[in-house]
Amino acid sequence: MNEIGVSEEEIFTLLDNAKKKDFRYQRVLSSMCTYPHEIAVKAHMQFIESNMGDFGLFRGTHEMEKEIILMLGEIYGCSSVEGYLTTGGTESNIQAVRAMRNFSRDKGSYDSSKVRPNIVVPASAHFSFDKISDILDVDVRKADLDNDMKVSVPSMESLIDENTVGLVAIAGSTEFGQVDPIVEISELAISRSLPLHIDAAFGGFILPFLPVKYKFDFSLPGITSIAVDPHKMGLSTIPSGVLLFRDFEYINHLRVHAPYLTVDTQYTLTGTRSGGAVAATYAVMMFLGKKGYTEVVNKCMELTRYLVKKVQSIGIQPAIDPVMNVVTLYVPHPTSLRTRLCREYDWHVSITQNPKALRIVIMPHLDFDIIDMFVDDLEKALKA
Ligand code: 0PR
Repeated sequence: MNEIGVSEEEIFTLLDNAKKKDFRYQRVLSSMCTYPHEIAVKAHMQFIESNMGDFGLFRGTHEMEKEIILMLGEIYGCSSVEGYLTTGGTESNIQAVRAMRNFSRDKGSYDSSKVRPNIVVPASAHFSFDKISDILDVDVRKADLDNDMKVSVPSMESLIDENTVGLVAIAGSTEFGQVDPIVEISELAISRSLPLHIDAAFGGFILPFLPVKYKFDFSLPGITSIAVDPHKMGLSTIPSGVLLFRDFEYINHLRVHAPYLTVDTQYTLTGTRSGGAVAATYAVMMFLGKKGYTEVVNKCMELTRYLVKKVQSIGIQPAIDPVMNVVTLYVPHPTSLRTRLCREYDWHVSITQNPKALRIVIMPHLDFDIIDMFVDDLEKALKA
């Protein structure tokens, strides 16, 4: 660190230089994040100093947080909903599994001194569940997928035993954008008296606004918690995640006594939390409303269908019929094609693991011209 600070002008030269090295989202076809809505940015800046870790000091921000939880509870069919803003899907998933584990432990369902509890998740679960296994010392059992990349319910069932503390299903998988058979999984959870967490980090701001309705929310009685990320398709600022619980029963197992704060209990994982992200999420949800989000989702889905049609016309097939705005394409040698697209054409795409396919996420920063340019370059790269 400098002994004496540098001028504002020099700082902004440094920042501009750093910014030039970042890729512009217009060339990024692999991200589940996008430019936040300008209303969200303004709101975030207005509450930049607000700390939800001690929300007794920031009562106005806390009221907005409660409003966000109620708005999402309404969309997801639950008036008794409880929850809070997290830093994103990883934290929401950690806390959901922690609540399941503690719930079972506290009611004595397994002997925590002798047994390692387990959870059953789809093989398509986000890698945050590998972190969870390590952090929470929970065995994460991965159930098989069918040909459409949805989890097989019989496979999930076969992995449940007396030390299982909960189930997880995905509404919008990271790699394929697929939705698991959540109605059946909810029934399974009820029949085995297990809590069920839905990872809707990506799909939570898509599925309610699609013309085809998928059941993935609290209207299904087996579901106990849902993760949804406003910083993905919710167009809020980073870090904005939300963890929702059907009622107080589960979140209560996350309670920690918090001495010396203005509030005496905390249910969150982190202490200090961004009030800016709360304001941003509240502002963009109020501003767009259901109609605004429906328009965003419609645009992304229109572009998704357009991309699929274009690549089919050059002989490339999608790995699955897209359910949401994630397109996976069977191409020869996906890994080297991805590298070529990056190095020679400045396109940033990703690849799926199993089966290997090129993966493209159609976020709101894309448009028809960008898709046209991408497919032209894809065709050239495939011929090279
Ligand atoms: N659950 C699902 C279904 C996800 O897709 C993701 C992230 C998470 C949980 C974890 O969310 P956080 O990263 O907010 O903790 N999915 C993307 C991924 O890891 C996130 C991402 C976003 C990746 C932007 C790249 C990128 O440029 O692939």
